[in-house]
Amino acid sequence: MALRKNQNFLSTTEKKQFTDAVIALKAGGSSGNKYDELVNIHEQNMYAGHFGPAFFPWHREFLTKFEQALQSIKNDQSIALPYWNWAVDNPQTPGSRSPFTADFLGTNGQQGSNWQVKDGPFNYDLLDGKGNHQWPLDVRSGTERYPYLRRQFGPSQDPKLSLPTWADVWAALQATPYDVKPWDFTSPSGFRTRAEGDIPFGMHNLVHMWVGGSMVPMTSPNDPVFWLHHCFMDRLWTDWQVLHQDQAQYLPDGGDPNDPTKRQKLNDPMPPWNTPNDTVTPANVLSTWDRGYHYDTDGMLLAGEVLYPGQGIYSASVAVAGKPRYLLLYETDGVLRLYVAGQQNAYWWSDNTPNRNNGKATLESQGNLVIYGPDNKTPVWQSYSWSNTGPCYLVVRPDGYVSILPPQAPPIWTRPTKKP
Ligand code: CU1
Ligand code: CU1
Repeated sequence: MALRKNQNFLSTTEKKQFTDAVIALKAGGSSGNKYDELVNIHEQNMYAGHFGPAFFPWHREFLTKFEQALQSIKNDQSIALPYWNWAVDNPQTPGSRSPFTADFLGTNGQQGSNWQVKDGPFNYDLLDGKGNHQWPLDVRSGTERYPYLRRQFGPSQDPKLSLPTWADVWAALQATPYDVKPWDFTSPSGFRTRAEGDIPFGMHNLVHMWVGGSMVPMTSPNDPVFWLHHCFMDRLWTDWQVLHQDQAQYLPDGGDPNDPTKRQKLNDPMPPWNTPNDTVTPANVLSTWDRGYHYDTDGMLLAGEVLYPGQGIYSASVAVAGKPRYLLLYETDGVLRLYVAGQQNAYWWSDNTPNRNNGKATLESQGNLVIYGPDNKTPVWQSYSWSNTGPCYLVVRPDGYVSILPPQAPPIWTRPTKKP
């Protein structure tokens, strides 16, 4: 089971493991250049995977195929896609941890060099052992003249262009139902529209535009940040599914005879996965667990992991009908609270310190859960729980309790102390 993590707490080794696998896929093994095959699939199936309800399931399958290809080229089942929460880790926010660093995906393109990305492992100028370019853009749409990766971040295109905010994310997560007629880019409401993002809601589309350069045309997987962006979109879909278990998890379901839509219904294969050997419908991909992966925010916080304001953890495992899931949320007011997911008007437990400025919450190796103030250095609250047999982890349990545990040992801290 692959664990997809927030890129903001990947170690240098994990970052390199991921970019090395991406480069290996592009260099191609005995089965050829799988990376460019995927770029082609994305460009050629523009209408199957975009501007309609299949946006989420189509990209879920697309990302899974990519993740499996990375695992197989490196023969390492632990390789998982990281996600980029652009609302929190906006490169323009001081102190944020964006993936655009020289030791990960490379930085912004250079203005004097036609916005070519000149650092990081995807810099065109790098040559492999045989003297070939390490990251050439060989699959290009008609309008792209350049064989090198380009980025032109929002403000250098237009001072007013900015990434979606966490408020935009929550607004999309609260939207219901999943999608509405006519199931296309003119759909006036619903989660899919708000997330995929036609202006003025632009979430997903806006991020492509904001990164600019190679992320704009339909060959956008040429920029590896594509996968981190879509991985976050996929995580948001799982979050929406948890928050709205009373809703149809995908629409249209084909149950309405007055709706002659041509868009994929729940049980329609999504091209190009509509062949006898590989048939994938939206119904096949509704659960990430069935597809072989889950998210770090899905069940537990490991020692060393950090929650930044707005990040939370859901209780573990697949949703069970009629059973609520729980959400431990480090909120933007700097307070940690436990909710029944989807019912955030009343909390079940809180660290009980109102009107605090936010910083970060982290689980330290020996099991102390610590909330830091705005300087990210001064503790403002602690669980005061320790074990010398770490590294510990924190679980949001399916019965609604939050526990901190050392490996193979009973909990050293549990809240709430009694059921309300
Ligand atoms: Cu796409
Ligand atoms: Cu996209």
